[in-house]
Amino acid sequence: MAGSMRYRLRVDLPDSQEMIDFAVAMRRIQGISDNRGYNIIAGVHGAPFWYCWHHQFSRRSDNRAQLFLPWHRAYLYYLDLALNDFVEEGGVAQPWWDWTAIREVPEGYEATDIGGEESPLRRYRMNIDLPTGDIRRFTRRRPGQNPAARLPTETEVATALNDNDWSSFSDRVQNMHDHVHGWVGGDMGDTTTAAYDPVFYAHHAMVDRIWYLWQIRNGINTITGSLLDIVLDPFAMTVRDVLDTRALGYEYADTAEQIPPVDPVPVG
Ligand SMILES: [Cu+2]
Repeated sequence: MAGSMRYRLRVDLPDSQEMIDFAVAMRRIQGISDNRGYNIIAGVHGAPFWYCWHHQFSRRSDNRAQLFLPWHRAYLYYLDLALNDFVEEGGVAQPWWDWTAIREVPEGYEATDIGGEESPLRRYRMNIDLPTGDIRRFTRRRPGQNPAARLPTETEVATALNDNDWSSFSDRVQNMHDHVHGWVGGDMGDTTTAAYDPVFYAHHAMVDRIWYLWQIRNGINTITGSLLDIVLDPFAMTVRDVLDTRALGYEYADTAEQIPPVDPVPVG
């Protein structure tokens, strides 16, 4: 896909062409069991492989580093690569769920059918081998049922965007992110299984978009310098490699019609 840019758009209704195209690619990767398959990709985050970074912590590292945003950007990028392995032309882009505007699980992720076939976005049948007991069942959600969790507001996002300190900005976004996981509940509320629920990626695309918007204001490489050369296991990328979304082949746009002008931004 060299030379082409994918635009991640707002989650749309289940009958929109972009959701239908996205569903086609998701259905394909859910149907394969190798490294490009959904089950393996989902397993990289929580069970059984546990590479994710949250609150300066990963089970896979002795380092205590603020890698929440960079690691999840690399993670979504790998999903992008898998999705696009099966698409002929133009490419397919992940949608983002703006939970400040859509105060429920988006219709595109709740519909039972998309494009005349069973939706791959509503739930996924997990296939996880664990010493403590295998997990083989469909993912579940319990939206709005956790009294301790709520969907963050536009004001909270604006406050985070106004915080020009990388570290406290990252903490603010992560705290909002935690609430969304808890609010969706069910498997999304548990790191073990969260990434098997397809709505995980729409939520994390929103999180990644907030970082993208922050970078437009504060500079692309405004990040704690000691982090830059850390490798984001298990991906063959460093933090530096994920700073510029354009280098990863994508940007965020509001709608299919409005695409922001592309100005080259120097990466240092
Ligand atoms: Cu998350």
